[in-house]
Amino acid sequence: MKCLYLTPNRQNITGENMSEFSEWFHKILEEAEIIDVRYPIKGMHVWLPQGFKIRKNILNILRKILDEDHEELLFPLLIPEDELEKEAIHVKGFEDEVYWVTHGGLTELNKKLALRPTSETAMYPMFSLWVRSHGDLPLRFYQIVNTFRYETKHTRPLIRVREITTFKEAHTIHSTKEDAEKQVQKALEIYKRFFDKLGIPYVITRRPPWDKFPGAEYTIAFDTLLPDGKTLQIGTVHNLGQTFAKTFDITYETPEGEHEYVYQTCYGVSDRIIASVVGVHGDKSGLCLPPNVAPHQIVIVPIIFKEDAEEVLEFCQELTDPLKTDGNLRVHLDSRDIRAGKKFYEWEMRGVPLRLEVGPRDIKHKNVVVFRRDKLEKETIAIEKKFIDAIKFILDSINQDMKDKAWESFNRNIKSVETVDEALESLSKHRGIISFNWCGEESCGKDLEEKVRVDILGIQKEDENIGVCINCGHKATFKTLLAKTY
Ligand code: 5CA
Ligand code: ZN
Repeated sequence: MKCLYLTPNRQNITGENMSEFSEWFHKILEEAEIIDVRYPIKGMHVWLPQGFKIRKNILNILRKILDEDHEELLFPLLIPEDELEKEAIHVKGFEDEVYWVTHGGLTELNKKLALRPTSETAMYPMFSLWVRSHGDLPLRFYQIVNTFRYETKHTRPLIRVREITTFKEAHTIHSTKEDAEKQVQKALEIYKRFFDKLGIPYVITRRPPWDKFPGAEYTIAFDTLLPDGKTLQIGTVHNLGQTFAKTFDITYETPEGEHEYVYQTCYGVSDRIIASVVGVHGDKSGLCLPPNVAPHQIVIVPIIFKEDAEEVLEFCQELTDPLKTDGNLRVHLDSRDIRAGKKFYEWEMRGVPLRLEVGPRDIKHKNVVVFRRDKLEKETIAIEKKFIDAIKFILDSINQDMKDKAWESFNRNIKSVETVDEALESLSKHRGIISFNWCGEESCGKDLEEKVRVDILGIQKEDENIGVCINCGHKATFKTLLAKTY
């Protein structure tokens, strides 16, 4: 990608390519003032004002979708030991990762309290009290909270943290298995809409049984691809069946007066969403934000020569106000007394989707120069009656074009292979997602994972007529994906 103008001494964030994604990622989080990673607890970070605004915009998008048919609530952070340990499979899955509160002041607590790693065991004892009759169901709740996981794998900002600060977890309760099954499909639609708003591409797979959520019947996951070719799990939808209902005694009375266990689902997304927006759309000039989430959708930069300063600033203010009030856009007028080139560089690095440049000549011709961050291209547009509409049209195009571009690149990195050798060769040449035919046997799957030394993401599609398993040669019935994962 080529910049159309270059200010002397201007350095790209990472030089000519993004091969060192990890380095780029850390640097951009710092330079764009998204988070400060210097907080003195590993895996826990500070949200800075810019990052916080991105975070808020992203949360609002999801809230708006969930509010259509879920109710938001808020549970306590602490979970008593005996509740956490009731569901054996669940606790086994999380036992290495739980932080414990053991003292109140100097007094040792006689019941330890866990910082929630997720909230099943906080919520479900209460659900048991709330659910009475078939008429109460279905129930759909969500909360947006921080959760704590003592991750033992290498931690990374936003990607693998020990305090997840935007854990958006939904929990639903149903009277029938079919209804729960339908909810899983609805949850997939919810997350598709959400990721589409952010322009993040994804594959959806059913995780192999050995990789499902502890306590779930099955787990369906969304994975995206970061620029280093590794996939990132960005969301999961779990069908919990009746496992937790039986453990926490959540029952309802049927119309016939019988007591039956409920069926449950839960689904969640985390700070990884923000990591994906940064990683998927960013480029060598820095952050590149879709207008849907950008803190400033537009920045207006006056091009000032001393004698015209007052006139230009006044004109810029007159341009800013209606964009804000009539256009309902997030606009920032950068009137700082520093070189325009420095402002350009800064706002580009911070990913502001549109920059309007206004100088004396533009005022004279009733024009404004419009710079698109995603394409690094300039055009001149007239300031006339339809000006706000024209700007809104460009912002919409940016959302769409960024999404299209991300999907194109994503799809280019999914390769189909016929043999294990081909998979190995493909993995050695480029990273990305590999599609193959699988028999579905656990032993064969694990054997394959060992041979290629990457993980099976999961099953994308069931199909009786796809041929043979690339690993064992038996009949294959599953279109399956594998990839090097985060
Ligand atoms: N209760 C269920 C649904 S909310 C649950 O906890 N599912 S989960 O364990 O799969 O987590 C939900 C999502 O959080 C995952 O899909 C993943 O994208 C994200 N996630 C998990 N652990 C971390 C972590 N340490 N840092 C950042 N994100 C994480
Ligand atoms: Zn096989």
